[in-house]
Amino acid sequence: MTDFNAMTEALVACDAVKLTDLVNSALAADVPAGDILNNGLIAGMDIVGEKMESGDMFIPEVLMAAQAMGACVEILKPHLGEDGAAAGASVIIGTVKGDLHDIGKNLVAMMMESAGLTVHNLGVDIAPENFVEEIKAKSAKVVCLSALLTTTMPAMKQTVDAIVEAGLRDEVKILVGGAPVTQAFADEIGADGFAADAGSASKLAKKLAA
Ligand code: B1M
Repeated sequence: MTDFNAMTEALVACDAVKLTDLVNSALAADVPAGDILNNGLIAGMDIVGEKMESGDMFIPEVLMAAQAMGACVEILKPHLGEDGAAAGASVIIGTVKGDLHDIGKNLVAMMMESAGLTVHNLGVDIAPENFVEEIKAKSAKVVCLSALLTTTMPAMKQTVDAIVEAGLRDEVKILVGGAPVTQAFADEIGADGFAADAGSASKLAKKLAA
């Protein structure tokens, strides 16, 4: 049986070597990549989050854990996608202004790419005006906003407002997500959709782009 606990423990211990070994062994044993991601890595990150909140882990350690997780996501990448489709609609994704969290956003981008969408990943701390410029530059059909902090959720609303002010609201669908974001919040700020995880974000983006 796969020892997901060993993965969560290695992640919390920031032991990237052990963690990548465990992930590679699980893949070699035909454990589904989605199970490794959800039961090993994301479960481990939840514990890291709790320890961060309680002061038992500090930012440098959290960053090391995030890097270890990022390395494992790269290993899982070829095994996670849906069946590829032909290069599709142009999608822009970024973490909103003031927010530096990118692991979940990158997972969303990866799932969208493997679903056949043409994804332009802008990175983190993206200002509303930069989203607007990129929508124009890339003729985007969908713009995806990620936020992990309650304090940066207002930047999602500012981005929606900037898109409206730029006269682009009818050109582009807006999808929002990230741990503190809800469907109610998406409705409140005038987004077209909310997704709770990378898989459903990818499906919804394809639907919105159609
Ligand atoms: Co930060 N952090 N962090 N952090 N961090 C959280 C988010 C927090 C919940 C931890 C905690 O206190 N329990 C807390 C936020 C509290 C709140 O606002 N409610 C917090 C805090 C407070 C902070 C700082 C303020 C700490 C400080 O400095 N005092 C600071 C802020 C920095 C900033 O952004 N300005 C900070 C910094 C950091 C690090 C830089 C050290 C690091 C980020 C490194 C990186 O991303 N490269 C970090 C980390 C790693 C975390 C936790 C531990 C893990 C986040 C993560 O990667 N999860 C996190 C606690 C937690 O989440 N349990 C925490 C795994 C990832 C796969 O999940 O990102 O949720 P997630 O993505 C999911 C879904 O949300 C969804 O799909 C993904 C996968 O299915 N999703 C979307 C995401 N984006 C989407 C977009 C979509 C649709 C779905 O459509 C567009």
